[in-house]
Parts: sequence; structure tokens; C-alpha cells
Amino acid sequence: MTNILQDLEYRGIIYQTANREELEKKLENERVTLYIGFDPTADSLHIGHLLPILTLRRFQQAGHLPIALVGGGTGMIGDPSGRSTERVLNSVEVVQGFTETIRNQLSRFLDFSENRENPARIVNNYDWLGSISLIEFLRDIGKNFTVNYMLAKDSVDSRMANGISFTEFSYMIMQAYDFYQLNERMGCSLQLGGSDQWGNITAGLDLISKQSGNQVFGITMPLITKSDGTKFGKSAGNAVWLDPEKTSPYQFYQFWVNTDDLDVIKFLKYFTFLPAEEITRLEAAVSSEPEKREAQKVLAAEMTKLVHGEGALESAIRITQALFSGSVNELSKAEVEEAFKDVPSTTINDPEMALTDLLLEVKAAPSKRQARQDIESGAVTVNGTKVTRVEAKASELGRIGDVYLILRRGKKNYFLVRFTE
Ligand code: 545
Repeated sequence: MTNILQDLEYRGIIYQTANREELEKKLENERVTLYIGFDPTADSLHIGHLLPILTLRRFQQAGHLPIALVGGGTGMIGDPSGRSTERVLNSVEVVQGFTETIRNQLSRFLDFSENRENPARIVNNYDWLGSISLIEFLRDIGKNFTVNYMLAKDSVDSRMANGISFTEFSYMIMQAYDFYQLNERMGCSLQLGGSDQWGNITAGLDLISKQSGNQVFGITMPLITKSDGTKFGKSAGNAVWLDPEKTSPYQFYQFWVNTDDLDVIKFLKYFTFLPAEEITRLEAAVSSEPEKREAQKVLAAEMTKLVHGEGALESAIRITQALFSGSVNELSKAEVEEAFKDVPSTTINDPEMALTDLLLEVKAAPSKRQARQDIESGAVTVNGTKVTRVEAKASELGRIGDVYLILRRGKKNYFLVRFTE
């Protein structure tokens, strides 16, 4: 078995560990069953969740047994960790819907095939939390925790000023009980999570040592920071989702390509499976020829391939090149839609409209006079071809996929026209 802790250490993925020395020995000598939990609080995972998911995958590649837990039960309650205000509860139907989509997304990153020695598994904590009785919970589990201990946890302490409901206050006991259940049922002895999960993970360690005396372990991963101080994982204020309907593979690719030189090596270590030698080579390339942005392109390609597959990566690269060179005529209808997802399109139903009027309609020119001047001076391209005839009409210009006309004024200003006839 490869030394997984050493690899994680090299990649900067370890923030805190509980029982480090014994864990190191155990990981070297046996297959360890480990888990990470994901509460169904949204209809998709985003790149903020990639580090824990990919770390599960690293453990699987190193020969250990990963479990992804979907919090169908805990998602009904709401984890106060890392939050300054009480959550609004979602309805049972909404939580059930989210549980299904999160389960599907998680399963793409792990290998479940039964013919390998360490297939991944997915569990839902509703299976045991949904049926435990109140009396059993308070009597058998709750008795292991003093309120004093619970008040001292960061997740609760930080909420004392504003208040916390009994519902969220109890959350840590549910997560602790999950770890206990997984330890009993599946021999799971290690829980991972982001740094916000330390309090919940150690609550599990404490419960298990009291209930069964078994030794178990915990690891947290660091909060991902950026050199410019802005929050990781946002693009123009929006989260970068793993669901291609919410963030297209092209947008996803662009997000990674735009990584700062000061962050790119850190992210290659966190998120890719490239060996250390390749990362070292890319690090040298960042300092010797930063203008080539080779490390960023490798990062973007690796991530897009991992999350969306080879075909989506090729398409993202084609779109990037077409928009850069202006040869947008080479794009398919679907690629046009993907490339212009964030660009508002203008719908036109007059197939004979003059180009000057089109430029006005899409607000590429403030007046007809300016539109004429732009065309004559060669500043206007239609579907990647320069058009200098002021009298040109839409019907003479051709459409992509029978529907789209891509206007460009100057080097970079793109406008999308959608014809309904
Ligand atoms: C529930 C039951 C368990 C163990 C863990 C949990 C979930 C945990 C929690 N985790 C976060 C989360 O975010 C929503 C994801 C789906 C939309 O709240 N109490 O569920 C995040 N987690 C991954 C990392 C995290 C954490 O899924 O641990 O730190 C983010 O990086 O915030 O028995």
C-alpha cells in the first residue's frame, strides 16, 4: 500500500489529525475503512466540495475502503458548524430530492465495482437516524454528552450571542452517532471532513471510546484560500457547480484557467492526481514562462476531464480557441449555446433585418450612423467572417445550427442573435 498520509501531507491536504501516530501505523498495515458525510442542503455539489470527494478517491487508490455518507437524516436537522445564523429547514420532499442528486454526483468520483478488493460504498444516515426512538436517543446516546462539553464546541460557542435552537444544538450528537454506527456496522475507523467538521468528528471519537472503547481516527482538511484574499470557488459572484446544467463545462474550464500564478501550484496539488515530478516541472514553468499559463491549462484540463469527461473537455477547449481566434463558425449549435450561456441573447423574428439594425437591436452600436461606420471600418464580424458591406442583410449572412448569428464588434465584444424564423 502506498503511504497515503505522506502523499496528503505533500499536497497540503491535512489540517488536523486525531491520534496521528496510531493512524499512520494502521494505514501502513491494513485496509482502513473511512468516511466523509455530505448533507443534502442544495441540489448540487460545488467545487468547494471537491477536496473532500477527491481525498476519498485518493484513499481508495491507495487501497483503503471509502464510504460516502449522504445525510438524509442529518440534512433534516442542519449542521450549525461554520455558520453564524440558524438554517431554514427544508421540507421532507426537498431533502429527499437533494439526497438523490447528491448521491448520484458523489458516485461519479468513486469506484463501486465489486471485482476490486476495495469497492466504494454509499450510505444514507436516514437508515438509522430515521427510526431511532426519542427515548433510545436521549437515554443511550445523549447520556454520553454533557451540555458543558457541547457548549464548549466552536459550532455552539460561536452562536451563543445570537442564539441556537435545540435542533441545531443536537446536531453534533447525530453525527457522532453516525460514526458509532459505521464503526459497529462496517468497521469504519476514520472520519474526514473540512476544518469546520473538527468538533463533530471529535464528538464521534469521544462517543465511540465511551460506548465500545474502539480506537478511531479523524482528519480535517484545510479551508481553501486564495492569494488575493477573495473566496475560493466563486466566478463573477456565482458558485462553480459540479452540475453541468448549473455551470457549463466551458465555464468550469474557464474558472480553472483563470487561476492566479500564486495559487496554481497549490491547486494542482490539492485537486489533481498528477505525480510530484510533473507538478515540480509545472512550478518551474510558472516562474520561467508565466505568460504561457501552462500550469493553468493543465489544471483546467485535468479538472474538466475529471468532473465532466474527455468529450466535454475537448468541447471546452474548442470553444475557448474559437472565441479567442474569432473563428466561431467552427462551433456547433450546442457549443454556441454553451459558449454564450452568460451572454444575453437577442431574439429576432425578421429574417431580412439589415445588419445595421441588428447591431442596434443587440446594442452593439448606439446609432445607425455608428453601426454603418463600424461595418465600413471592418470592425464587425458575423459568424467569424468580417462583413464590410453596409447593405448586408441577415438572410445573406448564414446561421449556425439554423438559429444563431454571432456578431462581434472590435476584438472581444460578442453578441448573440437568436432567430425564431
Ligand atoms: C453528516 C453526517 C455525518 C458526517 C458528516 C455530515 C455532514 C457534515 C456537513 N458537511 C458539509 C456539507 O455540505 C453540504 C454538501 C452538499 C450540498 O455539514 N455535518 O454537508 C461539508 N462536507 C464536506 C466537508 C466540508 C463540510 O460535506 O467536510 O468541510 C466542506 O468542505 O462543510 O455522519
